[in-house]
Amino acid sequence: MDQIKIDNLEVYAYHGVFPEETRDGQIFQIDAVLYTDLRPAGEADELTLSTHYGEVCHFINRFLRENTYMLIEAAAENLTRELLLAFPRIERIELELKKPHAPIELPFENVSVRIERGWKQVYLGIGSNLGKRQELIEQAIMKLAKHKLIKDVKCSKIISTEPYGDTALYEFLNGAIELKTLMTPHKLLEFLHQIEAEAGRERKVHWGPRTLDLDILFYEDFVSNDPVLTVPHPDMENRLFVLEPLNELCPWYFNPVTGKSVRQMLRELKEAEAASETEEAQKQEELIKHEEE
Ligand code: A4P
Ligand code: MG
Repeated sequence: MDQIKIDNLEVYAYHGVFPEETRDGQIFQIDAVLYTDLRPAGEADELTLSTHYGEVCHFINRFLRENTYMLIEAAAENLTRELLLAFPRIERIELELKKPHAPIELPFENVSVRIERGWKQVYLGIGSNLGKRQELIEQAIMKLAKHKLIKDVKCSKIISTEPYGDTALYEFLNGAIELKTLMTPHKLLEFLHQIEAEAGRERKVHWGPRTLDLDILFYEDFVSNDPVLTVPHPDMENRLFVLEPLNELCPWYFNPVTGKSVRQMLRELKEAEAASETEEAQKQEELIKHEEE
């Protein structure tokens, strides 16, 4: 992706663990790479279609002077988040925060932290088979869209689906959601659990009826095998109620574990289901023939 680069911006600020650092201040230097699409601005020669690097420099200067952190790690973490929120065209930032006069009583040139942060594309599955299902789903989508660290929320059609699994009795409403977030996968899961709890979700029976179920299907190409968070969702290949809405949002999205696209998973599942229905029908036919003989 295209980049805007800022090298060695100097800011006088007050971050540090020692009292004299927060009292007297010192010079900090910032290198930043801003990843963004520069083609629209380049083709139109129009600043409003790009990110104004002057404004970014003044934002960094103001932010680092007005806030005080003990650690340069914290200063860098908070600064990149606020930059990504303030300048929506920036997708990702690499930022190095240097402290050339850090209190180390040895000769050195510089000490710094370097981090990379950005918006992550996420797909969620949403389902409900208890209570005011449509309303609960709409409220959940609104809560996602309102969160400061989430943007560009899109939802598929909400469809009625037959319950899948042993204990689920009632018909479900299901959909898929696309969004971008600055949250880590585990922080996002915590937020989804909070939304489920606010919808009155009780976890009594595994696969039991639920007012609201929110699952992380994909979090970019992140892979995790941990039972607290398994991503991509391990059973998605077997679930029409997941693949059909997902196919509406992102047919060409690839499962990073299997390498299969959503469209391919959906086609294979439909073929497998059709084959098993044919097999079942043949068995029934043979049974009837057998009884007649
Ligand atoms: N967890 C692990 N990975 C994830 C992930 N990628 N996203 C953990 C969300 N949670 C994840 O989930 C149990 C634990 O899974 C969580 O604490 C979380 O840390 P849960 O939602 O409390 O329990 P559950 O929903 O009863 O179990 P599970 O295995 O999540 O079930 P599913 O996969 O949610 O399936 N039929 C239709 N037609 N439509 C449905 O939506 N849903 C289910 C439940 C069954 N049948 C259905 C539907
Ligand atoms: Mg679940």
